[in-house]
Amino acid sequence: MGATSDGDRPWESYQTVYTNAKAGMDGVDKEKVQRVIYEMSKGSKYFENEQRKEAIVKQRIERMRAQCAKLTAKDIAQFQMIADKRILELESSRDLSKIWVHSDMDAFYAAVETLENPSLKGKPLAVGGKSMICTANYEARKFGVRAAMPGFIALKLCPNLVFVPTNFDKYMNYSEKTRKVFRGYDPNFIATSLDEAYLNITTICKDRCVSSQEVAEELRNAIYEETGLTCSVGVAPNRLLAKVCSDINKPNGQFILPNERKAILTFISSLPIRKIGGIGKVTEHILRDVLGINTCQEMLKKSAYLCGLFSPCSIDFFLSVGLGVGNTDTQFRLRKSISSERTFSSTEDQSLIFKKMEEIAETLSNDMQKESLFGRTLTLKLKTTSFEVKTRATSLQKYIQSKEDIFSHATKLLKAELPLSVRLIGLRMSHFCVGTPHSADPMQKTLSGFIFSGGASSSADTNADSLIDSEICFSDDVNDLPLGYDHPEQVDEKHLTHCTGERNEATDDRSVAKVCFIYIYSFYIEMPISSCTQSLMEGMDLMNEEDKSADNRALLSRTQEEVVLWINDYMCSLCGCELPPSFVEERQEHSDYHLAEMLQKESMDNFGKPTQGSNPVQKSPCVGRSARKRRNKSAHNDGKHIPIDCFFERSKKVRRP
Ligand code: DCP
Ligand code: MG
Repeated sequence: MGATSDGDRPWESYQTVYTNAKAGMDGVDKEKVQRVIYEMSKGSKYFENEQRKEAIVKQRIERMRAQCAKLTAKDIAQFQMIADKRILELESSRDLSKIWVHSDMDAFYAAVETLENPSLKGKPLAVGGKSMICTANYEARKFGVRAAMPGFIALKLCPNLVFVPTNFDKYMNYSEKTRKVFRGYDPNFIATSLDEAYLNITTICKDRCVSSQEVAEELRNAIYEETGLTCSVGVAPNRLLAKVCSDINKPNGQFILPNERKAILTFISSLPIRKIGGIGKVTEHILRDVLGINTCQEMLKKSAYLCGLFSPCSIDFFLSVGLGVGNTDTQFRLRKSISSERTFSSTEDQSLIFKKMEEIAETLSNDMQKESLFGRTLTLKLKTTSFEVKTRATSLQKYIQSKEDIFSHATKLLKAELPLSVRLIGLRMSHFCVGTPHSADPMQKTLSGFIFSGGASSSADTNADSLIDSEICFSDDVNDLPLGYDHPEQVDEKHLTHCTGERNEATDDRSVAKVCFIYIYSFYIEMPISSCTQSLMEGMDLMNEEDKSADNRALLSRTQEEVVLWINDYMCSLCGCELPPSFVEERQEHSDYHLAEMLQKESMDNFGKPTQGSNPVQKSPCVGRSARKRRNKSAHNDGKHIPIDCFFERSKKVRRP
């Protein structure tokens, strides 16, 4: 933020969500808006919180710069090879056969209010209240007023601003009308919020021999006929680009990006990264300040560095953005979590806080029942009076769904935080099993999980809560969004957040793990152990340090999941098995398998017995449930399988006779 370091114009570097332009704000006097927002927020709790978050991001930027500076020419060459390979793969996955439409209603809540009360027409309008507004019409946007801005600031920017309170029943009613129209164009359309949807119009264009331009126009007219409201649409070969396109000619407009590679690359070449759903303020800041990336195309120019700094998921996302490739299938991403939250006036009244939480648990449970979901990771989100967002998570021994179970576990999390003055409570469930919870014990530990959670000495503590401080996560943009808000910037969280559970005390077993990881790593990069990168050794050494900062945890996470086996981002070099980065659990399992194999080998060798199944190529670990079953079966049959806790007992005997 640099509020004090910018001399007499400190507002120039005060960037909040309010200063980011939305559609209809192109002609706004940005400096004036920034100054008003700065002056009105200065000294407030919100301001202090923004400063705190900004300081964290700055620290992260510094660390990432240092990480970059440490990369040798050889490192960069290696990362470039990895990046080039991945770019080729992504390029070959480019699908130009589909036509996607993204439809987005114009100033939705405000337009509904105006439709029902025509006297509001032409006046600058905000839906919401003095504390927060949900949206503003295009007249108000000319003054810099926008969604998520406190109403009192909006009023300062636009003294004639008219406020209308929200009425969700109305918005849902109009949303349902738009969905009726969408169904006529694509019965499998994907609604991502009340006013946004993706439609695959490939078939309709083909069957009716009409252009996507004509269908887009027709769709917009049909929406208007049905609702009396206008929308804007974007047409592109994939959803990522269609969403960007729908914003270009807002309001009441459309933009068509042809299904041609050249046109896409031209479009992408100058597109600012912030236009992409999934790239929020923090990500933009980091990519710009660490790597000098401003446009989507620059992702490709800096691909080696991206590979050196980010997780496989993030790298894939960034490179896809650089190429303009995106999802084209109708199946939308699987739900990863479900949540509910409430904002209220700040309170420290504990009985009120628990009452709110009970209501939230009930809503969450009902929503889970509707989707037949059972989850085993529960996250509590609290926004304090000073706008600090805390999240606390626990992994449970069984899958839960009932209000009582959710409330009981949430209560334990909450009690540990009280007393506290809060203004928002949210609950999120994740790690699902759909339908009846299966018999598999969700708490059965993975090998690396076992090692990193404290080894054999803590193996009984399978219910240890993991603490996650969201404010130290990579993306803080998401902290300002409701837990369940289906906003594209949630992708930020998905792609960029590296949170791991807090470590328990280091044990001697960690040294076993450390040796094994380094062994695998050296094998992997075909280098002697002594030549393993310093950063890896440092990452491992963090296990023995007191410092439990998020970055250290993040580094551990990276070390475990990315460096050890997946440095080339898709293929296991130990056995050649190929697994895309999105197969997170399968990768973990695969990694565990090799690690177990090595530990067992070491154990056998130390016992002076012949090593069995030590050739990973011959005994390639398969992935997936059936493979797991097969593996378990053979392990039982041949008696080679050593339960992990027993293994550590044996390992200890070897090391400390
Ligand atoms: N909304 C909200 N809080 C936000 C953003 C949006 O409650 N921070 C609500 C109000 C909006 C609706 O969601 O009317 C749709 O969000 P959009 O981002 O699509 O914004 P609008 O439809 O209002 O405007 P645009 O014309 O830019 O799409
Ligand atoms: Mg909209």
